[in-house]
Amino acid sequence: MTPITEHPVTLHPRAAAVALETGRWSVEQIEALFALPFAELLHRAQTVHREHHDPQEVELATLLSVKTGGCPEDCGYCPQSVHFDTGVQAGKLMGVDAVRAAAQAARAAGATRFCMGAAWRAPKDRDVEAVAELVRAVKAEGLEACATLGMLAEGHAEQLRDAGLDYYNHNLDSDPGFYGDIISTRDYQDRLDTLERVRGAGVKVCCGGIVGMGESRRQRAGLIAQLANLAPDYPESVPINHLVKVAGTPLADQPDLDPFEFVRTIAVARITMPRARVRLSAGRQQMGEAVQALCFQAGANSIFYGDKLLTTGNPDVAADQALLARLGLRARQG
Ligand code: SAM
Ligand code: DTB
Ligand code: SF4
Repeated sequence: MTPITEHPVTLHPRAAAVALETGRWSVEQIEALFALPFAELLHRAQTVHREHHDPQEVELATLLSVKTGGCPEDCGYCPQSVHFDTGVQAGKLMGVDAVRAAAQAARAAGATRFCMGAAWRAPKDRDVEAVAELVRAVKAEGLEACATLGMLAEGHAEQLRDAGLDYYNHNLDSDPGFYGDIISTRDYQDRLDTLERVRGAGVKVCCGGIVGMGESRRQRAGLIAQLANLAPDYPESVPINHLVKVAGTPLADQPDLDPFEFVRTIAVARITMPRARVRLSAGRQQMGEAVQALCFQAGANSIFYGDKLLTTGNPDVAADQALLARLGLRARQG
């Protein structure tokens, strides 16, 4: 592997792609990308994007909270933690018929991917069996299936793979040095261990993070470095979430992030992970359409599609269809 010091810090777009293929990214190199003039950064990101993707195509992924609230973890951003009073009602795992109906509706609205989220620290064996049944139902509707269930134990990823799961979502969420400021009930290595299990089972990795939690730019670069340097390869799918500030959570009053800094994060993710699907994830409702358009220009090629994320709002389907049409973008066909 080429040592990272051999890559120039100000990278030409093609050199940036080569850096990824031959070596790894240092936090300093990623910070240097963040520091580029905005138009230069977007130009580089768009150039990389066009080398690897159809620039008009956007993947539509619908989310469903199959088990809501009551989570024992204390992630400072999350409305589903038992530690915070957010008004989210805890529920049981949804049944297969209700999930099938939601998958059918998502398919009919044009989604090609269906992601099921559960507010667990780690599912029990019987939970994984039940989710495997949900995965089979989603696959039967002709959708790609994704699940995010917390930390997986030995054998769980294989069980989900055998049910047809395409992707497992498990976010690193922040720079390792910032993680302890946000979550105390698990550590970074726990996340990396689950990601390794997912990879080991041959399930595709969906892994990203949250921007706007009070981290520094260097820490945003640190998160991207963790993702881009993930062994043996960067994630196939990278959700970049903008913090949704939820009343009752410790991050409810977090000052707003400069929207251009969010767009920069998308661009830097695109440059450092050229083949990945980069998802413009949570926070679109608060962001406005012009910023979303810049995110597509920066190389985002996937969105969460449907009126709700897990517990918070998302632009409605009609608004998203209109936005894609106004921008001349089209939904990826399954
Ligand atoms: N419990 C599982 C876990 O933590 O991996 C799965 C569900 S959890 C809600 C999935 C992801 O949602 C988190 O990793 C985080 O990136 C994102 N998330 C949760 N609350 C958020 C918020 N308020 N704003 C933005 N993203 C959020
Ligand atoms: C991801 O990275 N973002 C999604 C999905 N993966 C599971 C979740 C966003 C949640 C936003 C807060 C909520 O709606 O509860
Ligand atoms: Fe639980 Fe996941 Fe929310 Fe953390 S992000 S509190 S693990 S549901």
